[in-house]
Amino acid sequence: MKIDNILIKIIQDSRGEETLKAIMRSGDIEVSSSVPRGKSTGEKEVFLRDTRTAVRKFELIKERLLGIGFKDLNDFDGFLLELDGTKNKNLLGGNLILVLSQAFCRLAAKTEGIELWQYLERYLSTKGKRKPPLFFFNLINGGKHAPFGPKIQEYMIVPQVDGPKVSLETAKIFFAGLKEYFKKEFGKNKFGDEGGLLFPGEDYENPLEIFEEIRDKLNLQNKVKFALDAAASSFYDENKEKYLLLEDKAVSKKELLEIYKKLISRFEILSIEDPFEEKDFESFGELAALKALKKTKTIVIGDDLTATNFELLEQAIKMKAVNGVIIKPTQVGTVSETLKTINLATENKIKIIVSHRSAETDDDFIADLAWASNAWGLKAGAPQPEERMVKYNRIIQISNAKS
Ligand code: 2PG
Ligand code: MG
Repeated sequence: MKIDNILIKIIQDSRGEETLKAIMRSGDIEVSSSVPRGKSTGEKEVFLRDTRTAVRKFELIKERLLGIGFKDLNDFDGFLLELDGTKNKNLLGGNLILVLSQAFCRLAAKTEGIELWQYLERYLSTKGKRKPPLFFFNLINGGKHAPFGPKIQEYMIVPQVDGPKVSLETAKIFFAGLKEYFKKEFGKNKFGDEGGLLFPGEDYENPLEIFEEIRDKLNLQNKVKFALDAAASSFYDENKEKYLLLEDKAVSKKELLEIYKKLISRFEILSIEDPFEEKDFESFGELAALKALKKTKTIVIGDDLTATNFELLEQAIKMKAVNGVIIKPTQVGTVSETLKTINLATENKIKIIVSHRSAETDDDFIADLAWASNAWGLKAGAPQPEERMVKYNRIIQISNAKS
């Protein structure tokens, strides 16, 4: 495929900060794509350029990308990586490389007259019929995504119902009940970065108790499970080697493990993401191996631990640290590398959750990615803000078209 023109624009993300959008054209076909940005970013993520410098860097390479034929996605991404020439995408920046890589996929798909997920599917080892992913709705925002509240970053509900449409409806009903409860108990509702509610106070258990109360009240006992993203690197004190789970209570990794064990058993937690800081593969493995987790079938998930990086996931698999992995293209910086990591997960029966970032755009690229990879889950925030809803709705749309 030959690219005739590319524009890189600066747009605002959902946090009101600058991010990049690419508009790419081949003949009379034009597409666009934009990239999100995280806040609880792991140290292992690729380097991101500030948007103004990224645009300047782009102007320097633009002409090199136009008018030549690219065989496929690997060819295009490979060309960009060669232009960058660094290990961590330090020259061009992961955000610039990824926005180009995503736009290329869209353009290639549209040129061929196929859906984006069908294009991505070609590079994936998952074969056969796809099942829609479970939706992971983040309804209470803590950690770095909130100005106050518990240190645990995300309190999620995961509807266990028939199909994505009913899942979204169930989440909306649950969220309405939760908002009503919060308003009555805590006054005016306030919301965090991903559209979930802000909880007043650092109690890490109470949000789950409230979830349970709402679930019972709405008679959704068998239909809604709970999941957590601790994002534990964000409350880890490296010097003291302790976790500041509460302001006045620093706990060791052993104590934290016990706390998780109790929470998981008591609330039958479906999955727990980043329970320990991002270098501690051993503790992840210890948690995953607990008998109590076998009983509740809880999945231990790597996010900052694995950073969508092939080698890191390989290490996690070898050390039996996780049985699930978060996939975020922004962590690794190209679509082709993302797909390679997904293949590694699939081949090792590691569950995949494709995820948004805390500052999002209206791009629904990750929904097609989740569908193509037959992901176990899609994590895209609360069922309310537009930039989150487009992702859930895109899955519903694909799913409807398939049935
Ligand atoms: C996470 C993400 C998304 P951020 O930790 O899983 O929810 O947060 O984008 O801020 O890294
Ligand atoms: Mg996370």
